[in-house]
Amino acid sequence: MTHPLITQTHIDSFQRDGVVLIRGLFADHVEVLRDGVARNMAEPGEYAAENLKEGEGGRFFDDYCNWHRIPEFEHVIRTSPAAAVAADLMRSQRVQLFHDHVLVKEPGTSKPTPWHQDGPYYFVDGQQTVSFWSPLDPVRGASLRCVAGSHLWEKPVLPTRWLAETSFYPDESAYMAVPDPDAEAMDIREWAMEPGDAVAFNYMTLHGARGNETTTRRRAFSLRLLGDDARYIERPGRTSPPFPGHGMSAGERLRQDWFPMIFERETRSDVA
Ligand SMILES: O=C(O)CCC(=O)C(=O)O
Repeated sequence: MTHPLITQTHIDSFQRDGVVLIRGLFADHVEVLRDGVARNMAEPGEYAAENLKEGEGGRFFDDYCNWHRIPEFEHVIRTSPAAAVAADLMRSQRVQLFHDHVLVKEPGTSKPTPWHQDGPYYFVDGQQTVSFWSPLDPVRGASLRCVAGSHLWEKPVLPTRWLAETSFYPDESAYMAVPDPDAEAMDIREWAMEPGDAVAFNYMTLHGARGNETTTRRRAFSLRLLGDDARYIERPGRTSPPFPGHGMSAGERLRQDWFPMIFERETRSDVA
């Protein structure tokens, strides 16, 4: 039985394309998430960043790893259908929390979010991964854009710093150059979305977003979850997020005191 919010078609699309739209995933939690974003912006964490250069219009704020100090985020993570839907999409028995991420583009922010895969920034190896990107305002042009099938590319895409535009790790030859999916006529998936809808995408799916040229805010909450096969992997430098002092070794499951298990499929005790 899949979660009532999705069908087998969603699961097949997610597995095949690395991206699928889930209507209404956080629909019952939009107000709480908006409150969480307001609290997060009023009390930014140590990783909060402003992503515009001097002279660029608008504001592009982001911050991550705040669920343990922003009760609104923890409440949604633990009570929304996201974890159960993630288990179905990833075909996983268990779902572990990696982190939360807030990305706000204020009106008149023309800067696009650069094309990137999240996986190369993370210290996570595994096929069973999912992020849910959910707008908290209606979005038409400024929604997430994902390249279908890119989660299966053989070489990862070079991770770069969004503002400085420099490479994240030393050995650039281990990666493919960041492509231009529009110029290369790739299969880009994007949707007009209502608050609480969510784009589910694999950590290796290439994605980006247009600027917000409208007169309304574009607040987004991204939730990063892990499945059964996710393991810690060493990277050639500081990852993003960095999680200093994590103490994990290559090949280990992520430590559950920092990355709690938030869903476990029920096993039937009456079956021998
Ligand atoms: O909201 C955006 O502009 C980009 C979101 C993103 O890159 C992500 O959620 O991984």
